Amino acid sequence: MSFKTTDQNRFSVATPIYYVNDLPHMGSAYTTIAADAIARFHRLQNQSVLMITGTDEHGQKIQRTAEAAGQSPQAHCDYYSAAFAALWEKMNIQPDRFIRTTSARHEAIVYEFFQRVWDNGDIYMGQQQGWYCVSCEEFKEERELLEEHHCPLHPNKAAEWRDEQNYFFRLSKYQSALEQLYSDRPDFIQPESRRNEVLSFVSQGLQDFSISRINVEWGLPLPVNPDHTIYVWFDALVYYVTACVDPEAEPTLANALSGGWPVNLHLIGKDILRFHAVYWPAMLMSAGLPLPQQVYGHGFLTKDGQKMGKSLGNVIDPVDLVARYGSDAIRYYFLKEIEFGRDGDFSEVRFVNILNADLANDLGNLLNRTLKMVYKYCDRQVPTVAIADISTEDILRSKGKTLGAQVAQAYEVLAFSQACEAILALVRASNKYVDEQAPWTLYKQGKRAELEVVLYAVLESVRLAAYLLSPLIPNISNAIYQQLGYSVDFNHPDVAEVAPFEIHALWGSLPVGQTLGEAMPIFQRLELPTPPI
Ligand code: ME8
Repeated sequence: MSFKTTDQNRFSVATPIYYVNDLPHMGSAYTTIAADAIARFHRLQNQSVLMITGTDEHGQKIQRTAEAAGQSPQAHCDYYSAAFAALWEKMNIQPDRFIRTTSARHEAIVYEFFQRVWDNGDIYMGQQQGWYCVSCEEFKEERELLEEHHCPLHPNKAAEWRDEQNYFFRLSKYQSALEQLYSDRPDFIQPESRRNEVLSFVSQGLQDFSISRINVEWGLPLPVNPDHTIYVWFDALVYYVTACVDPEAEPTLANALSGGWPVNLHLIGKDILRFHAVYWPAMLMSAGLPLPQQVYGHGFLTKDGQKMGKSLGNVIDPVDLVARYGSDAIRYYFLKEIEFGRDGDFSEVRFVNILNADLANDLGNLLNRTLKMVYKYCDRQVPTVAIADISTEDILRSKGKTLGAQVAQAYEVLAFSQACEAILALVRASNKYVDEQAPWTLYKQGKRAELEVVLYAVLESVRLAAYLLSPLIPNISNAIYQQLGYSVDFNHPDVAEVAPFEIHALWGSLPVGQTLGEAMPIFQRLELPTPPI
């Protein structure tokens, strides 16, 4: 897959890279599902798209986990990294590139990046004292910690006191450049609440931070002093640049620049906002590289109000969830039910209820009952109706007319929930329309023209809903399109070539006379297991 900075119409989205200290949980999947949905939306718009992800494999946390398991760190990383890649496949997530920080290509990029920062005079040796949370891989201020120096994000783990010589990055030098960035580009950090958090943090004055470790073997040796390894976060952030190098090209910063760096969107959880919105742009400025367009910090999936996490062990197993319910159900639930940017708790009862209501009842039944009427009354073919003959007052036509633009706008700003609500409103209006227009009565009364308008309007509304929901539920959208007589694969990266947005996102594009496929349930009603999760 090639992606170039010279592509006029391009879009790139990056997820963080996941720590391989344990198997992925639903929180790890959340960021990646959102990134995949947004990448799919841009592919529908016929843009050249790059979606990147990977695994974060160095550092003390990984070293300790491997030791505790009696494994070599590399063998440990190989196993867990593969588990992440396998989960993305199960979730129907299609990253274009998957980067591992233990790869030689990434190492080459980190060294070139480090050298630039070094040559710029931004690295110096100093004494680091402070409380270190190994699970966050981050020094914490004493005031940020709970009793007995426990980390608020990992209340089962105490931060450890460190007093050692480290190399430091001169973050303080970039104070005013960062402030300028935030004021020149108010969209750089989103949503607004996260931007305010960063502004307030930066206004307190930036401290230099250490970028080497003396007591951690599992990392890249520091080129200027091999007794140290590079701090895992310095190494990890640079993955974003590594991932922009075409896999066929030499791993160099120049090739990252021609291969698509900087990315449009960093999608991250709010726990790692500082690293992405403060440290990372400063590191890029120091290395003389352009900055990404936006950093979006989403909320947490919580269990009983506490961040779901590997270190805390209060996780929901996504492999189990996907085996039970399928990928579309999970993608839909998490993106629709949790307003993107806010925290959300998972409840299996709610999960089952929402999916049954939206996908099995509202969408699935609508398609099913309409298809059966079309089979019976119109010989299995999309009724031959001229759009001009449908009143502009027709509720489905008028709602459908603006829906594509409205949903596109919502996806642009990552308002997945809002996009779903708007689409569902058309689906619900369609169900009501069928009940009110009663096609079976129109048929009995011999009102052929009215009957055909009603059936066309409903089929078309289901089609439009399927198209616009395809970034979230591509398999269900495939099934709907198939039953409507199309041969379109929403999982194909070039889907826009056969189903372009300019045509398919418009109400009224369903070809008249098209022979319909076999009616089949698109989503099986879910049963709640006992006891629920
Ligand atoms: O932070 N809810 O890796 P990670 C929502 N390696 N999102 C969650 C979550 C939850 N309960 N738990 C985790 C790291 N995430 C670093 C990143 S990037 C250069 C290095 C999200 O495996 C989290 O917010 O701890 C982050 O976006 C991602 O999963 C990776 O978390």
